Amino acid sequence: MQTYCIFVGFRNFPVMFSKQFAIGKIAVFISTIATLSLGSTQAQASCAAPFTGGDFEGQTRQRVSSPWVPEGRVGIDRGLGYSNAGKNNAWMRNVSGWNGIRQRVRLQPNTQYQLTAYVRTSANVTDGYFGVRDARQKVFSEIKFGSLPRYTPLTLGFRTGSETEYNIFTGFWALGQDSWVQVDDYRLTGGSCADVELVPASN
Ligand SMILES: [Ca+2]
Repeated sequence: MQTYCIFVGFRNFPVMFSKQFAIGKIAVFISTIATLSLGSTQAQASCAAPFTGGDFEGQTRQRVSSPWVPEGRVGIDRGLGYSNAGKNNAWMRNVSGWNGIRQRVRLQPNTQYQLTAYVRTSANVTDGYFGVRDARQKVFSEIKFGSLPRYTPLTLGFRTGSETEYNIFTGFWALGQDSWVQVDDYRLTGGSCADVELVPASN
């Protein structure tokens, strides 16, 4: 007996079906109905990237907590007047080693995204990195930054590969002297509906 199944994704509607053409057509038909029933407003909203906590306003402790993961010596400035906007920002400060934060995100495959964050550093930072790693924490795309006396927006455009799990990160190597980085207002945009249409419906 031939079987087929339909995966109704959050942002698109890839359809898996058997080799039998007729059943494939039925699946596409059902998928089309599902798409139409969503309505244009919901369909647009479903294209937004799944990224939260980029302004750090939801962080309730000095310790970095979910959805962010600490690496090295980092924390949250809460109501100290060091933010780019709102009350809170994240900080990383040390005399040596790697110090940073990361957040795991699920992204659409083969899709263009743009990541932005506001970064400020002490005058002696020379080895900072901002970007995206893959699921195994290997750098996927990044830009290097040095001293940023004022909050400066860093922007990285990247296109995902076939995988869907990535890690947004910012961090720096402290090179033998006290140095620090402050970050705030991450934004991740992309995953447009136009890109969704490029995903083959039958894979
Ligand atoms: Ca903030």
